Amino acid sequence: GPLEEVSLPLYFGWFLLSSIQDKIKCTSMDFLKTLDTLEAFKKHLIDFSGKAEEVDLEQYFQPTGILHCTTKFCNYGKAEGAKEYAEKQAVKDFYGSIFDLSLSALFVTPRTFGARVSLTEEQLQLWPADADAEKQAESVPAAASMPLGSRAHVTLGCAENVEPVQTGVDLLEILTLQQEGQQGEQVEEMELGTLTYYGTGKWLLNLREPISAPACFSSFYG
Ligand code: ACK
Repeated sequence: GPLEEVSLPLYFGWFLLSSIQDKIKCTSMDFLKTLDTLEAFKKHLIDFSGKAEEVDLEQYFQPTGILHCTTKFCNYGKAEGAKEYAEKQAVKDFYGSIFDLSLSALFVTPRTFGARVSLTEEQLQLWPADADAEKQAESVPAAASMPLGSRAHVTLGCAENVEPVQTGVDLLEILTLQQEGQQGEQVEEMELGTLTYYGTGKWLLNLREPISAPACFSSFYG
């Protein structure tokens, strides 16, 4: 019936608990503030503004709502594999459970600002198994050969007119460069970790201490 047709959510994912949301917002804003002042960043400003003019990164990225890590974008059932995912035993078993997500890096591109999530074996049970989950967001050809769960991230902000789906694409692009053996340019030892530049506006901060973020596995209907 019609009810069944709308019973699938917009997406499933881990929703960060509110206490940790505040902490992550503070940490990430501090990072943007620091990044903004680095000579190395200023040198590549053109990637962000099209001109060599200053950008205020804190203004540049708009918040995108509740912090979460999407596992499966279902689009109310219209996305490929949505129904299969919702019926997975692990999805049913873990629905409503609290997990500890490990945020292992922060990344910034001219389009998006996000945190990389390094999933455990248990958490990977909730990652869509359809092999092309990684390229669900498309447009990263090499992404198909990336380890399962590579795209896992928390979107922290998007540039004007950019959709949050872009954050996972940007992360995959950076990880693909790494996998292809690109070292990037290690530009700075920051308090939080090592900052690396991967060209064309792609910055990655590997966190010295991953941030442990309690999060509830659930779904969002909107
Ligand atoms: O930041 P995100 O992971 O990127 O969280 C939002 C959430 O679903 C609601 O829009 C993500 N999203 C949107 N479209 C897709 C897609 N085609 N593939 C994977 N994730 C998507 C978006």
